Amino acid sequence: MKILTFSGTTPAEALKKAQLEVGEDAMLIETREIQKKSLGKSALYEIVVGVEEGVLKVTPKPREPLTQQRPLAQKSNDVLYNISEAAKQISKIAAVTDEERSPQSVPLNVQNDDLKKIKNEIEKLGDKVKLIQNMFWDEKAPKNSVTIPPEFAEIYRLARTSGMKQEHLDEIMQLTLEHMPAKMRENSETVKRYFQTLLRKMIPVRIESVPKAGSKKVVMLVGPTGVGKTTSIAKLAARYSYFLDKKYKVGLVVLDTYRIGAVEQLMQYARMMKLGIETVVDPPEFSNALNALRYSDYILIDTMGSSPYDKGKIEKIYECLRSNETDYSVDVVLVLPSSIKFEDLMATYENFAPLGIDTMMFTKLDETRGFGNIFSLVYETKVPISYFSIGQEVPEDLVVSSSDFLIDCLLNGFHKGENL
Ligand SMILES: Nc1nc2c(ncn2[C@@H]2O[C@H](COP(=O)(O)OP(=O)(O)O)[C@@H](O)[C@H]2O)c(=O)[nH]1
Ligand SMILES: [Mg+2]
Repeated sequence: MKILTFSGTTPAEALKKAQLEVGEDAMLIETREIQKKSLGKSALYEIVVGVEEGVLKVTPKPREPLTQQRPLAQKSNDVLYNISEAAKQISKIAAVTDEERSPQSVPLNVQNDDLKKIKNEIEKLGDKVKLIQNMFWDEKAPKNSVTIPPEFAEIYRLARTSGMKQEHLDEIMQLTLEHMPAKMRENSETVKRYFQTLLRKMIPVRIESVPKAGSKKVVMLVGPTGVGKTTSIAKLAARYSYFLDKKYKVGLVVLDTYRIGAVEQLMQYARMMKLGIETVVDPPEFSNALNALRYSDYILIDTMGSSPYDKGKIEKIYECLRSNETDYSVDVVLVLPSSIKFEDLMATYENFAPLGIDTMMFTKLDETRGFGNIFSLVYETKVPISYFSIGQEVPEDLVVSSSDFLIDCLLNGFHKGENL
């Protein structure tokens, strides 16, 4: 297929040129606004058409300069649309005859309105094609759930492939369909923006706060083995003691109630950052450890890994919390890997829930593609997110939670250093 580009001061004018040159068999691939109309300058539109070799009506003119004719890269899978159909539709919307298409004979305000209508119509056609493409992706999806209007198809597919629970997705779709202002339903871009705003509002987030003068924050990280608790403690310790407006004093506690001696990793971080560290083997020692670190603004407590189904180990942590005789309340953060599916996240959450989870931290975002599992867990449990861990590097791979960040990852993917 040969790809040709035509330009004109209106899309209709460019189309007319294309028709004259290549006849009715060409496919319209893309319409672009190259230059906006401004004082002393008319607008410039460019359309890209594809013609099967040998179908050209007349021999093409010698190549136009590069600025006028930009061959497209391999785009043949893109939306192809019969040019004469497009031309008819555009003329119908614009309500102009062939003779009237010249921009000089149409008053300015009429031209602008018409252009807007044409643009809208082209976007709608694009959305319809997107719907069809998305239906190929999963034929059954729209039948099983709410009926998806064309302009919602793309966002529906994105959310669905993210690992979000189907029930949540349907609920949100329904809400969007009911409440979205008609003006915003114009095309998939405005729908995406609305959907993004709605999702953001559904994510509870714990805003990071610093200890008030004279008080302290005591934070305990719990969760399955290998999720990144110890690494995260090191990142948090570095953040609080070096990277906030004020340099806070940080002390560490490690619960080694199973005497597995896995405290060396945290000891090393403590030595590097010159932080006080206490080890607790028996739950009654817990209060002593907190008291020994009373000079700190932050006390961070690491717990030895408990497999999600090992109730015994979780009970040991519970005993420590129960034996706390100090005035400090302990903020329990459940650390979960973002790489497991919603059902597994939920099962792990339920195992740790008896500890009284205050916030959740999601790790290994760099090893994940979909983020709908996180969304669904937080949406269902209503437990706010406090931090994300986005890699192995201490201290930099830590992100203070924000709903913007999570939803951006969900809809656009995680790209280190680029998300909101
Ligand atoms: N890719 C990646 N690896 C991580 C992340 N957080 C921790 N890790 C790695 O996961 C492994 C287990 O971490 P660790 O902190 O010892 O887990 P713990 O058993 O929960 O204390 C280590 O190799 C860490 O470097 C993360 O956000 N992304
Ligand atoms: Mg550990």
